[in-house]
Amino acid sequence: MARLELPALPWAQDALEPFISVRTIEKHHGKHHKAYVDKGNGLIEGTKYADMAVEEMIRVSAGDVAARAVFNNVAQAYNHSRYWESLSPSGGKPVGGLEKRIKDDFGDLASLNAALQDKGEKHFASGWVSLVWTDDKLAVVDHHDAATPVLDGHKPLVTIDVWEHAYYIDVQNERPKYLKQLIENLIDWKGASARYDALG
Ligand code: MN3
Repeated sequence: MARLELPALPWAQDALEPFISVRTIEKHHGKHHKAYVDKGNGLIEGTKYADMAVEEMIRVSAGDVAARAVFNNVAQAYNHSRYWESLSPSGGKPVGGLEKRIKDDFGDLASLNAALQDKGEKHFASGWVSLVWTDDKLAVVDHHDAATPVLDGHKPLVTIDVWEHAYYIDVQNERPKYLKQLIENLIDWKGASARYDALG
């Protein structure tokens, strides 16, 4: 039976300071993400969803208005796992196939970073900004609330949380500052490069 899991963080809770504080990480991972996992598991227990892989739970519940709570909690659990794996205090630069692909699709890393910043600043209210692989090119996309690239059939390579709880403790309402600090210092490009290579 499939269960949602709260993944261990890939770094120490203070690893992203001074940009993202221990207090934010404690609440974001230990409270917000954990709540989505716990609520999601409670909702899927004993239902058809309990036999599905997480991506399938997301796709099936998205098409069922009666399963809105399942979708919201399962998709948020998934999106947060993608967020944690997108961050690192020592993420380096894109390498190999991803480095080349960024050159082809955006010109250079600075242009991609500017696109991530712009998409995040312009996103209205809560949601997510992602660098995705669309099967023939890279794209910077945004999603509202719990929506996810899984619904578009796209593969997320970098996922950025733009819900206020991701940054309010550290920079209050200054989302552009949160985005700039994260994009310049905390994206795990080594991990994103490995995810790109694993697309096959
Ligand atoms: Mn969040």
